[in-house]
Amino acid sequence: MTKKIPLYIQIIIGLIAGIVWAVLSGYLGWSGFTASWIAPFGRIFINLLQLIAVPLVFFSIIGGIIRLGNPKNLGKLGGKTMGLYVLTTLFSISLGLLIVNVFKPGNGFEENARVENRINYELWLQSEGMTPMDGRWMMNNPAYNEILDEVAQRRGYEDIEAVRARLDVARKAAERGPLTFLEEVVPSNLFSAMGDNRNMLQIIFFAIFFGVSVLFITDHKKVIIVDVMDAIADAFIKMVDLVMRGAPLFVFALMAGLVSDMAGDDPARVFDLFAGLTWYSLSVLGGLLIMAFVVYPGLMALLVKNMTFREFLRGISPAQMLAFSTSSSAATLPVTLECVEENLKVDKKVTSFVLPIGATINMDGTSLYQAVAVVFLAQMHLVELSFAQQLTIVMTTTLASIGAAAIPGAGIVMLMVVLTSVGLNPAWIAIILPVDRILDMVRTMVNVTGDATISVVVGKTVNLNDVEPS
Ligand code: DAS
Repeated sequence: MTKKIPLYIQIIIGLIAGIVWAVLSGYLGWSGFTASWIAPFGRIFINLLQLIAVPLVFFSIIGGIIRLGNPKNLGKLGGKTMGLYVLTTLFSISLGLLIVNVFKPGNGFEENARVENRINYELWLQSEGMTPMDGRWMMNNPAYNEILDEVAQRRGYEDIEAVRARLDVARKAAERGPLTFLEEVVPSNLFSAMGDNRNMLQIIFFAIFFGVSVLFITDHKKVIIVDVMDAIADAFIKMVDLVMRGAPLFVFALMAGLVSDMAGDDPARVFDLFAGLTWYSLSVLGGLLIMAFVVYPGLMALLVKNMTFREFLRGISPAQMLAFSTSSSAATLPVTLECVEENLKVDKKVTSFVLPIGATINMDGTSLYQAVAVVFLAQMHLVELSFAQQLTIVMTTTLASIGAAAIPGAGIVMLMVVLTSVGLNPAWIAIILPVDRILDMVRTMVNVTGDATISVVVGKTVNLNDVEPS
């Protein structure tokens, strides 16, 4: 029996074949064929994974919590997980700010272009006449809507209404103060919450609430519920297995559709996208690579004794390749769960709690990218951000990365919130839009790697065996 090719190699083959096909079909004028007959299979793949993600998260969290045995364990697990998530997010933002303030990629533009940018910025401020902190601006401004439509045209996003609705949440948050975020987390109707992948946090809230409630049931019925939840969660993991059998072809279709969409009939156009944004892209990529190959290995070496980073990388590489191909942590979540449970042998009690929450609120790659992007855009407009403004960036980027949905392009849309928070023009996202989808692939891969790292650290250091009999 020929040795099975490892899944991540299969995905890489599909990835490269898709890019080669897109370039060839561009030169041969087949990009129309690619768009009509190949790209749909890429979208079907994403749909299949998202179809599985919601129920899988729902049943695995409930099963995971009930299996914890008693609420004290949940407190330990939750406390350590949230602490590590906030810590790595703050670290990645600080790293982003350090890189962009040291290398100053926005100063690379020629002087009078930057002066002209600054004049436009001053004119914009006067025309707005609004205090920059006012989040209402972006929803009533014609520039905002036409930019958002342009963004939709790039088709970097699944559906623009979802993006607009998300920003609506951010606008409301700007209007109604910080606790709005909490209000958004508590659903009023489970089935309407489950009806939309964007509400992953609401689904997680219900699952935790339900699981904890079952924890307090003292009689034997609890065991029945655990077994049922486990069986259903296992069934969904099996569905992931089946879908991933077709991963190479699906990823081929996904990349062929994406690259031919970006390049059209002129593949060289993909390289033009980077013109003028090279130093910015390199700053983001540099920071992301440091996170992936220095920070996470360092955290592992510090806190996890019986696993080398090489073993860790080999274990989660299918999830990383999938995150890179799909630019969606949510779509990758089913595979991340499988990789961390099966390959890295982390207890299901931990992964079923830590990973779904991580995929939704822990986006280290996105937060580093947002920190670099804001300061880069200020620099190219000759705007010096004060230290206080950079601290504001830390706070709003943390919230923006938590609020960003785990779908392609969520990071740049939430970037508008961060830009507004320091008085910059949110419409500037159009400047960095051309390279965003490619950076999104890398930052999503870092987001998933960060979630997996934390779940291994928590799994190997939280001693759940001392589960007191309930
Ligand atoms: N694509 C998002 C994710 O799925 C991250 C981002 O847009 O920044 O993690």
